[in-house]
Amino acid sequence: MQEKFSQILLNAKQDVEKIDNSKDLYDLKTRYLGKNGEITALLRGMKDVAPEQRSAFGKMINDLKVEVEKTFDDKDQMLKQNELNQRLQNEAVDVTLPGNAPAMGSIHPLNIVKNKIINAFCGMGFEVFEGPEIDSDYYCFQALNIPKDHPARDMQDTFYITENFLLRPHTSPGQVRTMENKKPPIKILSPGRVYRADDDASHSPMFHQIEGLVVDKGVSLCDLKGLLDEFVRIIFDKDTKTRFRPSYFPFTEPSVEVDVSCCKCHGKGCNLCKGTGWIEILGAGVVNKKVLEMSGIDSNEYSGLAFGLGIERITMIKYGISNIKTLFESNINFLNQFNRR
Ligand code: FA5
Repeated sequence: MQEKFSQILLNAKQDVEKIDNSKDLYDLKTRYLGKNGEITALLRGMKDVAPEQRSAFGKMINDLKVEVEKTFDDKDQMLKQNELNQRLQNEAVDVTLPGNAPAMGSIHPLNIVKNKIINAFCGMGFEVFEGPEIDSDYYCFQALNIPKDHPARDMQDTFYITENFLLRPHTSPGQVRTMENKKPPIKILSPGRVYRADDDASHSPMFHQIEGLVVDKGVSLCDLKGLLDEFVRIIFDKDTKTRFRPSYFPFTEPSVEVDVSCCKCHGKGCNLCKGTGWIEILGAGVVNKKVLEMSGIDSNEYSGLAFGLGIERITMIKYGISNIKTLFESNINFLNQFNRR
């Protein structure tokens, strides 16, 4: 009997030796120690053993059972350790690999250009003053020498909110509000959104302007020219030329419009400049004496210079953008081009 038991133990050890995964080990264990297993069958056979041999027989089966169980437990531990090692190897993380960079936003081209313009003028001693987007008829028109029924009101197709209040059609009310609140010398910039019933490839119903105002003793059109020439040199490349054309604004006298040489064709004529070689960027002039007086400034002692430029127009020229709508579409591919990372 002892021999039979030794053989069972040997078989069990050899069978276990060949196993290489936990599932097969479990199935094999069931074959030896399960309900219908070989060793369980031996235990069941106890009833057929003579009573005087039963105790020794029982001890032998028990010893066999303990040995076989130990064989399975050892193998089980070894397999589990191997499987753990395998997983650790397969799922190892290389902490030295570069991470996934999060998507970064970028400054909108209109803000890039607005900041450049503000920086250029702040370098020449200007301060920033922001006025309201909804303003009165008085500040938008009357105080700028555009009385009711003046034909110049047609220059700006305006969105009225009530008879007296409107979405400002330009940033020029900033001139009046500043002069009412500040004594000369004055040197301010007034940036902001403006609104007009205007809509095509180069005009938008909402756009951005920056107003500039200088009030001091003895300032003249020559100063305005020097100031704007310097501004163009800072914002565009050094070879960009300026051209001052006579124009008309009720709040400046004389009035000019300023063109820059086309950055695409350098003056030869192309689709961007409509064949002229020049692109208009702003309106300007010497502040009309009537406007100075209406705002409480003595026009015999002081004179003023003013200009109003379109940020979209300058952005389109600078970056070669042919349709103003591109600036408002929030197209990520377009905006990513301005990501300075
Ligand atoms: C004015 O708005 C005057 N207030 C400027 C001014 C200020 C003159 C101070 C004298 C003294 P104008 O309507 O030309 O001027 O507009 C100025 C600039 O705004 C234009 O040169 C253009 O660049 C831009 N602009 C005008 N309308 C639109 C529009 N619908 N969409 C985008 N840009 C526009």
